[in-house]
Amino acid sequence: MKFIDLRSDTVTLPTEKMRKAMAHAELGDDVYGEDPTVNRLQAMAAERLGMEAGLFVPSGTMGNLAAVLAHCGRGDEVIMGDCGHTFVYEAGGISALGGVHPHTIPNQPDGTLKIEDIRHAVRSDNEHFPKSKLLILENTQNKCGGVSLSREYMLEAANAAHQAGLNVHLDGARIFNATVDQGLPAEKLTDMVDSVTFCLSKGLCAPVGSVLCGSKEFIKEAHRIRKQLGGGMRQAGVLAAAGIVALEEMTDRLAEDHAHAKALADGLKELEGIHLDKGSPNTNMVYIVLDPSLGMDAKTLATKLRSEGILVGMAGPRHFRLVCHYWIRDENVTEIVNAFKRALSIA
Ligand code: TLP
Repeated sequence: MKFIDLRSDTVTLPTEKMRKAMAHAELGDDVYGEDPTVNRLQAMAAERLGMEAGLFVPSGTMGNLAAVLAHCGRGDEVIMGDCGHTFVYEAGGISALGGVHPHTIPNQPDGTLKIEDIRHAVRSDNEHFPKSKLLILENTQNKCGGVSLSREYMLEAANAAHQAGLNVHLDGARIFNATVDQGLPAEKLTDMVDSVTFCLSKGLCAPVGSVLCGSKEFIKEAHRIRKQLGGGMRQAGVLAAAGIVALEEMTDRLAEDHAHAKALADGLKELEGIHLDKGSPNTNMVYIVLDPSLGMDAKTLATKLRSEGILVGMAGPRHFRLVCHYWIRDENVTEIVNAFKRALSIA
């Protein structure tokens, strides 16, 4: 059976053009800095984000981890949202591998962190406390519904951190969804932070990889840390070639995924027993919650949908996350809504 896969935009397969670019990529040993395709991708990424330098890494998780390790030493503290990907979904890597202490403050429903909470979270100079070194922001904010944060907010939050002597890292896994949503060039959502990770392998469809960007000095340190983490990838140009196509061709089309998410949310909200959750739709994500009156939990409905050829991501006992991406086409939206109707026996 051919599935319509809404579990994540991480499931995207490379486009035909990416496969061709990968087959013909010019290669070298990237640990020696000699892979021309990797070097080109890194330079393109840095320029696009208004940063001095970039570093190709195997995943968003490694990009965030390398950034935290470059900004912080053992026993230092990172302030971040309690819904932040680095706190929730990165296997505690910053603590396990870096001895870095996470200090969470609540993400607001709109994905932001309150500026006063950021200010209060910063520790005073006292031997009892860890040293606050870094603030992590996330744009778009995945667990808060895929919501994008505005330039104004990013400036305010980064200012609060900088005034307190902290650096700012942006988990911009889906930064291009944010820039499309905010109608801004990417650098307008990154010029206030010290480092940023973005993913090529989500809505942009490349098979593997993320880029960590920052100052030349920062990236030099991150390069050493990437090696330490086992992320030196040798002839990685074969992957970076797809990343170049992703940056050249796939960023602006994300608007289509956002339109599909809107159409999907419009269709689903009409079904009895289904409610939109987390302010959905936001960018390419639709979160929904099942009304208890349906007497059906998310697992049961997910199994029924699977037999209809639809894969959904569970986000709680009665909650789903549905993510639109390149491989979800116009006609799929009605097919998905109809499959929900049949699975809920309201067709
Ligand atoms: N997110 C995945 C899961 O890990 C939850 C998804 O399906 O959304 N930052 C953000 C904001 C992310 O959403 C993700 C992946 C990452 C970092 C990590 O990227 P990878 O999977 O490349 O390590």
